[in-house]
Amino acid sequence: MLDLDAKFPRHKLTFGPTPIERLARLARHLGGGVEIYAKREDCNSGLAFGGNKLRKLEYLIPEAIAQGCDTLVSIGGVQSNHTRQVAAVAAKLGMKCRLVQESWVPFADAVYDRVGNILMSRVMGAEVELVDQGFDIGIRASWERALDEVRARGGRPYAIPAGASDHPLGGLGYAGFADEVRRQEAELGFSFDYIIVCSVTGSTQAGMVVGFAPDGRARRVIGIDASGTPDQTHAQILRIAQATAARVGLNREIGAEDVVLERDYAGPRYGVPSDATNAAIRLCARLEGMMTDPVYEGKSMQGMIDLVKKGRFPAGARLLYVHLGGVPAINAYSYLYRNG
Ligand code: 5PA
Repeated sequence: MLDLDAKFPRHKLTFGPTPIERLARLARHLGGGVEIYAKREDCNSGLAFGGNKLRKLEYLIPEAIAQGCDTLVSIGGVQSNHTRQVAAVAAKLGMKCRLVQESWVPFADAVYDRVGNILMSRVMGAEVELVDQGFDIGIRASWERALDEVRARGGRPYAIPAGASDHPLGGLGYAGFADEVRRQEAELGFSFDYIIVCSVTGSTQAGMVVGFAPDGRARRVIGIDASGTPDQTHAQILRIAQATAARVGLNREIGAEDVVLERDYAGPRYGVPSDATNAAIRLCARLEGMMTDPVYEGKSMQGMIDLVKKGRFPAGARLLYVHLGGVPAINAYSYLYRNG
């Protein structure tokens, strides 16, 4: 156990430990060779539908409060789940919220910038700026400009990078997640052999790599790239994992081979689902009633299904598919799913 709660302040934004649910019909459909479970991070909070960013933000918010900040400033694509969760947290804390939404996806739906995540961010009172820049998980000039603007107006911004990832505290949430899973494993009476997770900006997987390292499972965390720029995502996961390991006092080095990132499922590009992604979304929805989205979890679901079919996991293996949220964005793809 890393026992993070003894070492780092945490501002509770989530309900508590998220449920683990067996996906028996999906596993049977895939031949019954492995057991599949889902950890429902998509049901983790009452803050505007929740998701993985809330678990990360629980460790950033104490710093924002301690520094006397009054405005949360962040960035993402037009249908960013992250910025929607930042908007919800700002509302809950009585802070202002300034969001930069870049054109990360070449979208087709007429209402793409009106529904789903961005709709909720606007309703929650965030100041939303649309910026015509393409996909990039790095630090962006548009975000730095937004920070300057808030300062120029006399506000005190708290800077949250894309996905709350490239931040000194960004990896803590999912390092703590591993302790939570271990406690649940003790109750279940078994442990998971593989953890499947979608990766883009990297701190979710980075935290897990650190969190599962103490019991030798760092390489059992199977990242499924949804960025379409896997070299950059892999490098960012590794960098955040190494920084997080140092911060939590992990007594073991994290190397490039500890970051397992599958690269075959992000296509045709970030934010655009392939036919195989859509087939996975429909299969999971129809067998389990569990919704996934075309940007993130649909791709990790596709990846898990394909890896099971290819025999990547030994017979009897127990897989934990981590559902990180993201379903609100499916509303921005209404044309694609007009017939289901
Ligand atoms: C996101 C991210 P990381 O960015 O931590 O790798 O997580 C990937 C991920 N699943 C997986 C869902 C539902 C996500 O929202 N979303 C970003 C966003 O702006 O919403 C950071 C890209």
